[in-house]
Amino acid sequence: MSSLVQFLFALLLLLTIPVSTPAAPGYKGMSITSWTNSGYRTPNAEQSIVNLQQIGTDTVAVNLFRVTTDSRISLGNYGASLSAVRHIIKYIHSQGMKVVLKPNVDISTGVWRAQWQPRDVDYWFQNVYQPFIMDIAALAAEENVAILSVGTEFNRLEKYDRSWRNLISTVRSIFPGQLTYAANHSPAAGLGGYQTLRWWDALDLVGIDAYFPLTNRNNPSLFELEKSWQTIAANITAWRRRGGINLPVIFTEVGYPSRSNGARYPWGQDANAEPNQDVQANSYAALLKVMSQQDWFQGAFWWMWEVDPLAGGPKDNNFTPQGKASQKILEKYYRPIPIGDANLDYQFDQFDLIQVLRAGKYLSGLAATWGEGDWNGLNPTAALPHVGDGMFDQLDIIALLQSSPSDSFNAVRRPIPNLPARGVPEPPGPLLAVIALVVLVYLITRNKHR
Ligand SMILES: [Ca+2]
Ligand SMILES: [Ca+2]
Repeated sequence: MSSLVQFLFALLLLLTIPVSTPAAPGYKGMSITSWTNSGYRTPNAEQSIVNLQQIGTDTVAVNLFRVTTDSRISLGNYGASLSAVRHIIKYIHSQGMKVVLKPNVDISTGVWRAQWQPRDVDYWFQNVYQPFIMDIAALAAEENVAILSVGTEFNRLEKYDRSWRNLISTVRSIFPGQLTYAANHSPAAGLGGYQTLRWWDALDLVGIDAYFPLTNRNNPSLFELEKSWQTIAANITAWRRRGGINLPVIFTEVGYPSRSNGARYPWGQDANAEPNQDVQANSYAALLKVMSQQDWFQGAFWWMWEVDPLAGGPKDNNFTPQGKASQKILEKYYRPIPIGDANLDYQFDQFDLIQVLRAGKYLSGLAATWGEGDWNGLNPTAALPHVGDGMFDQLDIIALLQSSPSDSFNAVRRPIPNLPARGVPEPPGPLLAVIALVVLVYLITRNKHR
């Protein structure tokens, strides 16, 4: 019996094993900011969005900044204009990704927004903040934005329960998508933070700006960073249980500057520190590994990707993962190479099967590489180069059939309700490709025996 026919029999036998269906993915997120009024409306910004799509991002948090006084909110010199915001939202959608719209309001005096305390709180909410948010909500509704954040890090104002609930119900009257709020990970001067906020039930998602310090020293080990994230995850789990909070959680912001002290001061400190990519990459890896195991976690919107596609790189010590080791970590989780993807185009389909059949290594006793069907062992994104057993045999077919198309961080996410579907076709599942393989093998063997 030829090895091809044996291959066919092995496949037919294994087809009786049920293929597990993966959960729908959550958010493979990233934050962007333009830092200028019109920066979102540039070819550079569009290129940055394309680059985000390339690394597997599926949802982009579009940040816009404003400056407030007691009586008005203004654009300021680093606020993105609404027309520029609309432009980048349309562009993100054109690339098949979803949008989180996240306004950030700073204080004209330069004091941190967590300390904002208007002289007349009711007046500010009703006549300053609400009209501003309603303009944003109208834009979000017109552009089919998936998630709108109703505010960012207003620690001192979070106690005004009634004002927030009024604002949220007014926003809901015009915006049909999901709502969140970006709460600080901790109190500021003893006030606010995600744990003390009492109006989460009015929203759809808990949003945390998750700048939890992970260590008290420079250059921590990956192990230490993972332990820290395990503690944080346990704290959030306990808080949800205690408060009866059933909402899923997103990290509306989380990030690490690529510095030796980046995990110690994730909010950024010591701008002149030596660049250090490992601390940033290990912090990304620790978060993604630990948080992927939490069933309430729906994704991180990393702070942040620049609208300059050339930003970042190994000599940069700032937040962006662009061109750094942390970008590779993101790609591993956001764009995993599925088992069976012999030609490394991120999809397992008939072209991979044609490639391995042409290589002809199945049960040949000859050494086989990933591209020739040696798929068992570690996924190539987990260890490059791929570590298999050097052969293409039944074990590789078992590995193929037991894998899910997104065997990764997002495979354990629960489906998100009520999100508008966007027009990116799903790649064919492994079962379909295996059926294609069976037909292909049948045709090849039939032609051979003629
Ligand atoms: Ca492929
Ligand atoms: Ca093998």
